[in-house]
This record gives sequence, structure tokens and C-alpha cells, in this order.
Amino acid sequence: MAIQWYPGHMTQARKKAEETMEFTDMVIEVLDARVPEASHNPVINEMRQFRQRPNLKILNKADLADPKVTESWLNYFNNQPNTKAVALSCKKAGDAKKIPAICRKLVPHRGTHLKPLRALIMGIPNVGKSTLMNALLNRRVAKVGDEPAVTKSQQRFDLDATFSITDTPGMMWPKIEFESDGYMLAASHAIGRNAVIDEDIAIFLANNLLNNYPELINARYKLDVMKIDVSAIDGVDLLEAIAKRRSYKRHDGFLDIEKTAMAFLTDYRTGAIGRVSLETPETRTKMKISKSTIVD
Ligand SMILES: Nc1nc2c(ncn2[C@@H]2O[C@H](COP(=O)(O)OP(=O)(O)OP(=O)(O)O)[C@@H](O)[C@H]2O)c(=O)[nH]1
Ligand SMILES: [Mg+2]
Repeated sequence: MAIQWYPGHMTQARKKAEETMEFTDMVIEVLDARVPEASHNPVINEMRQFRQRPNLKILNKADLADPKVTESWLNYFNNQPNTKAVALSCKKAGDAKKIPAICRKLVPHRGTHLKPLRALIMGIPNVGKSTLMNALLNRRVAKVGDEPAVTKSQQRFDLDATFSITDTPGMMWPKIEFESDGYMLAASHAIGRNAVIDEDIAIFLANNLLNNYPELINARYKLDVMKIDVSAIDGVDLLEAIAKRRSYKRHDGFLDIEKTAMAFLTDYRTGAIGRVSLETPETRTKMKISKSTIVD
């Protein structure tokens, strides 16, 4: 089932972003380091390129992503023309501090009292835009929360008299081209729960992680203790095994797969499984070539 999520307030957010773009010198695009291409909103590029604003891509939540894969994404992005990308964890004190200097380099003609540098933080929901804003300002100015669409309107603050930053509401786009992108985004909690079935998302995620990080899955869910061969099971089997091990049962005595799906998604979202990435530059290239609908 293709996932689409474009609630009404995002049309409004898009209009407002288009207006603000005119008075913006550069875009700080926040991505989820675990799904850097899936979490890229093509509409942001359109808006940015229309005004020819430079772009800094931030692969945020790098503390949750596979470091090797993040490294290959940075190479991939930094080899593209007019693109600068850095990996970051807003949860690490001081990590965000390197950002202002990079911005100033990208827009050397601004950044004075007379002509302050105006940066616009953009990205899909729940990638950490407001957390970044707070980290840059070193105080809690913006509300943050682990659910999509926390920020409802733009907020502008001065870092100092020569640099201002605007936080924006998370923005999706009207049609997600690749079905697996919708699943990766839902797993990473960028899409409202009303638009998805948690069980489907958990099965997709389980298949992806079983393929790419079998040792981590084995270690987290003690599959060997249960005499289960991690290389011989699929996502549905994994959820069933977790439900059995944790004795998640419904009132009627059957395994509670819904509860298990939520627990599994939470484990991924909080990093309890370990540092994992759901896509690599190679899987992305393959996906584009095959135009297949679901890639694990
Ligand atoms: N592990 C980890 N969590 C992060 C990081 N940055 C942000 N978060 C968490 O991600 C969740 C979303 O953060 P927000 O800053 O509210 O995200 P946002 O992009 O502003 O979201 P919207 O306003 O809904 O568009 C919160 O629970 C943050 O604590 C990071 O670098 N690492
Ligand atoms: Mg926000």
C-alpha cells in the first residue's frame, strides 16, 4: 500500500516557506541520517533553486545511524555540484556549533551588521529542525517532540547581530514517488500515525534490518537463545518471535502483534537495536534503476 501524507497545514507551510525564501540567503536542509535520500523533500529543492539559494544538507541523528553508511552518504552528497553535507547529532553537546562557520563560508557576501546572514531551516517532519535551532541558540526556544508536525509556524531568532535563523514546520510533499520511501519515513516517525498501519511498517523495517543487520537483531532479541536462525526468518517471523519471548498476548490469548510492532518501532527509533541505516547510496541507485516498489 502506497503511503501518502500531506495534511492541510502543510500547504500553508509551503506557501509561507515560499514567501520567506525570498528574504533568505541559504537553506539548512535537515535530513534523517538513517534515510538521507528518502527524507529529502523534492519541493524544498524546487523552492531553493527557483531563488538560487545555496544549500547545506545536515544528516542529523547521526548518533542513531550506521557510521560507515553515513560516511558513504557524505561522500555521495559532497561529490555533487553545489552541495555541502555534514553529519550531526543534535543530542551531542557542541556538535551543532560547527554549523554557523559552514554557513558563513557558503554565503560569504552576507554576515555583517548591515547585511546579516539569513538562514532557513527546512526539512520533513521530526528530523530535528527545532532541536537544531535550540542547539544553535544554546537555549530552548522551540518546542520539540518525537512525533511529526510539532512545529506549527515559522519562528525566527538571531544567533547574533550578523546571523538570523528561521525554524519552519516539517513539510512533506504531495506524492512520494517510491513506495519504500514512505515505509522508511513512517518507520523513522516522519509520517503521522493516522496515515499508516504500524504493523505493516514494522514488518517492512524488520525485513530491512534482518537483511542488513542480522547480528544486531540477533543480539537485541536473543534469537539464538530461542534456537531461531536469524538468516532463515522474515519480518513476520521476527515479530512473532519477539511477541512470544515477551509474552505479548491479546485478551483472546493470541499473540499481540500490534503491541509488538509498536515496541519494535520504538526500539528502532530510540536506537535500542543499535546504529542502523535503512538505505545506502548503492541501494538508492539500484532502486532508481529498477523503479521497483519495495526495496528491503
Ligand atoms: N537521537 C537523536 N534524536 C534527535 C536528534 N535531533 C533531534 N532528535 C529528536 O527527534 C525528535 C524530533 O525533534 P524535533 O526537533 O521536534 O523535530 P522537527 O524536525 O522540528 O519536527 P517537526 O517540528 O514536527 O517538523 C525529538 O524527540 C528530538 O529529541 C539527534 O541528533 N539524535
Ligand atoms: Mg519542529
